[in-house]
Order: sequence, then C-alpha cells, then structure tokens
Amino acid sequence: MITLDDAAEFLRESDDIVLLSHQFPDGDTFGSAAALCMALQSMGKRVMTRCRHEISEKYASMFRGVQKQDFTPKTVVAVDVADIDLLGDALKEEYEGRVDLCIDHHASNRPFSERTFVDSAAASTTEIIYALITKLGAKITKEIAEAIYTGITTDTGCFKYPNATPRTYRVAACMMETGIDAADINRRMFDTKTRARLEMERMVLDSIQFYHDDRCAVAYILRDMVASSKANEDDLEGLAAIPRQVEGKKARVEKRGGGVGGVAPFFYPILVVKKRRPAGLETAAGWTWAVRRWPGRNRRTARCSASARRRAAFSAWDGRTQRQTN
Ligand SMILES: [Mn+2]
Repeated sequence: MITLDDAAEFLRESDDIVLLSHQFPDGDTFGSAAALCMALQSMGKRVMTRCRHEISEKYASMFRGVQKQDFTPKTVVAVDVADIDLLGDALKEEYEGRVDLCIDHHASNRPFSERTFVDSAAASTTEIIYALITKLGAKITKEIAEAIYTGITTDTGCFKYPNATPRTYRVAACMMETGIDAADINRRMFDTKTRARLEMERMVLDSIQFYHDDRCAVAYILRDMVASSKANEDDLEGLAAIPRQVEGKKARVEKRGGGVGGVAPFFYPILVVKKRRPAGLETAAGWTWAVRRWPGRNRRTARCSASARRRAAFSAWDGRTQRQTN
C-alpha cells in the first residue's frame, strides 16, 4: 500500500495515461475516470479512459469535458477496480501485470497493480479522487465536480447508505460550491427511469415470494423478462433493493446470476437471471451459497455435489433465520 501523496507524486511524474474502469460500470468508476482524466489533462498530460462497456446515456454528461486524445499509453491506472477480473476478459488480458497504480475504496480489494492505494473509509472512489486532485494542485472545475458528486451520490444510494460519513458530505458540499446542480444529478441518477426499467420493476414486484412467516422475501428475474423488457445493464442495476423494502423482514436471500445474455461470470447484486422459475427457498439459498463459494475458493465445497451444497446451504441458512427470530 502506498500513501495518497505517493499516488499524487507518481501521477505528477507520469504521462500518456490510460484510466481503466470496471466492467458493468457505475457512477463511481466512470466518475473517478472522468474527473481524474480532466484534472490530468488540465495539467498538460495525455490521458484516455477505457472500460469494457460503453459509456451509456445516463453517464455520458460526466465525460463532456474530457478531450479525446490519441496516443499509446505508457502508464496504466485503474479506478474503483477491486479485482483484475472486474476489468472484463479483454482488458484483463491486455493489462494484467501492467497496471501501475490502482485507486480504490473496496475493503475487498485484491491488489493486482505495482502500486495500490485503498481507503475503505471512503464512501466512493471519487471521494478519494477529490483528495488526489487537490494534492495534484489541479483546479476542481464544475465538470470535475459533477463527476465526483455523481460517484458519491450513486455509491451512497443518494446519501442513504451507512458508508456516507461526515467527510463524504463535506466533499459533496465542496462540489456543490462549484455551482453544480446536485438536485438535477440526483434526479437523473435515481428518479429518472427508462420504460424498460419500469417494466423490470413491475416484474420483480410480481415475482416476490414470501417464506418463513414473511420473514424472508425472494424475488427473481428470468432471462425472458430481461428480453421482453429490452432492459440493458443500467436498467438492471440495484433491483435488489425492491425485496429489501418489505417491512419487518428479517432475512433476505440474494440470488445472483450471469449478466444479460448470460455474460458470466459477473454477479449482480441480486439478480437472478435463470432459465426456470426458482422452485423455492432451498434452491434460492443453495444458489447463493454455491455462487459465493464457487469455484475453487474452498476445496471442501468444490468437491461436493450440487445437491449436497444446496442441502448444506439450506440448513445453514435456516439455522440463521431461526436464531434471528429469538
Ligand atoms: Mn465505488
């Protein structure tokens, strides 16, 4: 681990920089890349951003102030990337062993770069990027502030999650002081929905099943639903929050599946892109459990059969919910 001063020093001395975002990008990884790119470009450096997925409409405005520059990168920097696998196969192949610096806020970060700076107390990577840009002495322009604010608001669920600290609010306040329209960003990130997103929400609500005297709610998403609503990756983000809203619910089973069209091995925060409707809780719990442990993290579980894994998962899960009711 290096210090933020070291990271600033390294960037000050580098040029021809490519900034890498994680696949299935969110407001934070794109906000970090856009903000740092604009700041470094303002210092006279050549900088570009790359991601496995294209910049969607939702996040496009953050890149307004980014100049398109053509060059062969000499310096590779990853932002908000907790694991090399999260770059996606193609970028991983291109950059594995070549990443000079990684700036991240995930406590789960598995270092893959020459230098790593992780601050897990930061609510978003853009919160760190703000401090970094300040150290670099670059001006926080309105465009940069928009990108930093977007990362903060999206990673804190609009300041609702417990990861939002006094420092998070202070950084957000500084960004507002540059004159950005924070309310408009919040509205665009949280209250504006595509028709496909609304369709998906309707189907997720329809899918909810309750178990254990309503202490457990399970929602699922099928590939067919995704196809019929024409939902894209952005439309699927954060649907896990829907079953979580149920009052008085003590447990939640998260089911995870491959991305749209089965772009495994990415796992959604909830989802459930499976061919068949789940048979019930046992399948659901087993699925989550198997996904978490599989493949190869745990030799013992890797060797046992799928049904044994499901049984073990169900009894572990059931034991946990029983305890929770006491
Ligand atoms: Mn993040």
